Amino acid sequence: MTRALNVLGACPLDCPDTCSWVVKVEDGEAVGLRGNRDHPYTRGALCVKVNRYLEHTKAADRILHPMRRVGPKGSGRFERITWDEALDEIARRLTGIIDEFGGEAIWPYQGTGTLGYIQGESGYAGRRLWNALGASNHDLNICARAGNIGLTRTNGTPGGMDPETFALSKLILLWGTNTLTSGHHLWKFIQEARAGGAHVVAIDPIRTRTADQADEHLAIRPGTDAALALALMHVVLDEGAEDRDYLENHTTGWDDFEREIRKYPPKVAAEITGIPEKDIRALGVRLAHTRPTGIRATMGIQRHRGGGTAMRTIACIPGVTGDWKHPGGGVAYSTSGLVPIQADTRPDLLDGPVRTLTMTRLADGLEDTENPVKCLWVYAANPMGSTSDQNRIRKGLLRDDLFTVVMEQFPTDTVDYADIVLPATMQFEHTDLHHGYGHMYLVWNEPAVPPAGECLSTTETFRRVARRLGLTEPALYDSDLEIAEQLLSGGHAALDGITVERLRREGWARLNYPAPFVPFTEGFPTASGKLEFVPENEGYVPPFSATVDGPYKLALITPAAHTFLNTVFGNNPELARRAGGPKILVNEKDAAGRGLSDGQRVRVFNDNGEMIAHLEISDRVAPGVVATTKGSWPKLNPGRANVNALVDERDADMGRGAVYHDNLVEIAALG
Ligand SMILES: Nc1nc2c(c(=O)[nH]1)N[C@H]1C(S)=C(S)[C@@H](COP(=O)(O)OP(=O)(O)OC[C@H]3O[C@@H](n4cnc5c(=O)[nH]c(N)nc54)[C@H](O)[C@@H]3O)O[C@H]1N2
Ligand SMILES: Nc1nc2c(c(=O)[nH]1)N[C@H]1C(S)=C(S)[C@@H](COP(=O)(O)OP(=O)(O)OC[C@H]3O[C@@H](n4cnc5c(=O)[nH]c(N)nc54)[C@H](O)[C@@H]3O)O[C@H]1N2
Ligand code: SF4
Ligand SMILES: [Mo]
Repeated sequence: MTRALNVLGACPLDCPDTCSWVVKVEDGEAVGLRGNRDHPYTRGALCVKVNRYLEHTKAADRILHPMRRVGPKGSGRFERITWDEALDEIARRLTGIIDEFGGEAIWPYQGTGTLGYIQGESGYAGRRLWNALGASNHDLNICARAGNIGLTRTNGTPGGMDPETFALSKLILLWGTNTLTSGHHLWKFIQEARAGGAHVVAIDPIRTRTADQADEHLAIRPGTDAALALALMHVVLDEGAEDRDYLENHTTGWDDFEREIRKYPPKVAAEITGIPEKDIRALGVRLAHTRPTGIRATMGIQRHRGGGTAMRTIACIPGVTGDWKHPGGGVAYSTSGLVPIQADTRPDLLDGPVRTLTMTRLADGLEDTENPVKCLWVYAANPMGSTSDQNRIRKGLLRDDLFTVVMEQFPTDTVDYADIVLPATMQFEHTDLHHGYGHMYLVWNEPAVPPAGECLSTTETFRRVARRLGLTEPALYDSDLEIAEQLLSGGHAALDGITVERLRREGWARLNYPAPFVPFTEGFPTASGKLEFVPENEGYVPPFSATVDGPYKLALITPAAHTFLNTVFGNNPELARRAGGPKILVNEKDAAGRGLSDGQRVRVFNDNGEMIAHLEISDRVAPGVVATTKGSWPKLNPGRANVNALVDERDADMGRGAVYHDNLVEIAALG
């Protein structure tokens, strides 16, 4: 007799939608996966990628046992070893490194492969062990940091609108966000708003599939959003539509900020942004007279030199229009700031202060000779595919004196440089607790099946490493359910009544905020308690691409790919086939100027390196702008490189955020 059951889980991937899913298990094997129909945000649908997650868990190339490198670094040649052998070698090498160089010589390089609180990024999984060892801190700033800081300067938090309230908006700006690719569940709420008469505008240098579906698309020059935001506010003032009551009672710094706005009439912004003056004015007039206006601005905008400033400036708009007073008004970047769960990383386990190493600066970090990194411990990350300046990272990973451990599910490019590879469980096989950064729910992940092969979860791996190192601190041995209890025990009203037991039974729970949720009704979490207009420095920071006059003339942007999630699924045959290999979108004018034709294989290059791609002549990008996507695996591409071979290791204006969409390249026919 077949024994079937449905197990509730959560999609672990770095996506705002954090879907609740149902795994169908028969005789101990996962045989089906679907979106949870009962979840108000998932509404029964996963996505084109995760519809293949079940198949991915059973893929032939999955790493199922520990391995030790036998070929040169980078060769990807390994032998199978036992967990005992792996742990012995790790304990021996770590002890040697700590004795000779101190704990700070260890870089725990954690990524966003899973966002779970127990196994992944949100909870800074593993940090208890790293603290006990005195390892360097890891600043996980690769994704959203510049925007987080920018928004916090204005609002005191990166949190804002409940995305579900977009259903109530009358004007929706999809600003630097490709909703239908990078978090499509929001679209249902946008459709609801449209049914109520809302006008939808996409502001994006690329005419994305989202822009195709919008009522209007403004093809902004990359990195110039702050100028557009200022000009839109300028028109609101021209129209006399600023909310005087809101300005007076809920904001500070208005006089200075108004002077800044006055510097950017639509004519000036048109020159900076490349958007026709009349279009800026028309949108400004619409903004002036449409309440509520909801702005969905996600991470695309802030992967630029002036990205933090751009987000800070966009966040000022509802301060001028008073949109925060209305459900469906305001800005939605991330809901993470509304989740009152503190990562339980036990800083008390540290002996003293340790240095912080910055995720976006891996190449630099590996080059440091003064205070060298001797152990790089990579988990849930694929820096060879995802981090800036691929060629310099490769050089760092080739260092003979670097001991590299990679905990992985698949043989990524990064794995090829590991000394020891540890097999990692996938989401069906471990316990976790998640929140969505694009919704207001906690989602529980109950393990549905036993670990494949000899795979271990993040927490279990670290418990075993701690044991092998002879560490006696009890906190290092807490079980996953104990950690879950600790995470939920903060005593915040938004968590009232949300227990591990309830989550395990029901699969998800909405945080205790009213619905519809209107943030900041009790004031802003800033020093003044008000929205703070701060025109510190300049109101607009021009992009790198506009300030450098060198041999490279094309501004490159590299956003999310439709069929991959960062580099996850880059090795899935069907999803890779649909992606069709690296492609570069080029406007006809730029192609003609270089004697290039549609479909041709080209080199895209700059001083950092090169990528081989198919050229697609397209009016989806304006002259001067070229676009490709992130996520392909370098070693599966011709020339063994992806777009990050072209991306500078350079800082955005806030939080050392990465500048993925702010680089200059040239394109030439392939030799
Ligand atoms: N399918 C899929 N979904 C994903 C991901 C994925 O890889 N694939 N990645 C996930 C992750 S990690 C994240 S952080 C989010 C990221 O998702 P998003 O926040 O959407 O970020 P990006 O994809 O980087 O860029 C979004 C849009 O911003 C545009 N853009 C670039 N520069 C500028 C600019 O200067 N101004 C304006 N106005 N627009 C600009 C890009 O052309 C792109 O269409 O998505 C998540 N969802
Ligand atoms: N060109 C360009 N590059 C970008 C971006 C861009 O816009 N353009 N966006 C950036 C952004 S937003 C982000 S967030 C980063 C992401 O960069 P990373 O954080 O490095 O994420 P991934 O490249 O997806 O690699 C995650 C790896 O974790 C593994 N993994 C998944 N789950 C688990 C698990 O439970 N345990 C373990 N041990 N491993 C697991 C997966 O197999 C995968 O290989 O990429 C950045 N890179
Ligand atoms: S990647 Fe996003 S949309 Fe797809 S299943 Fe996961 S959370 Fe849902
Ligand atoms: Mo991200």
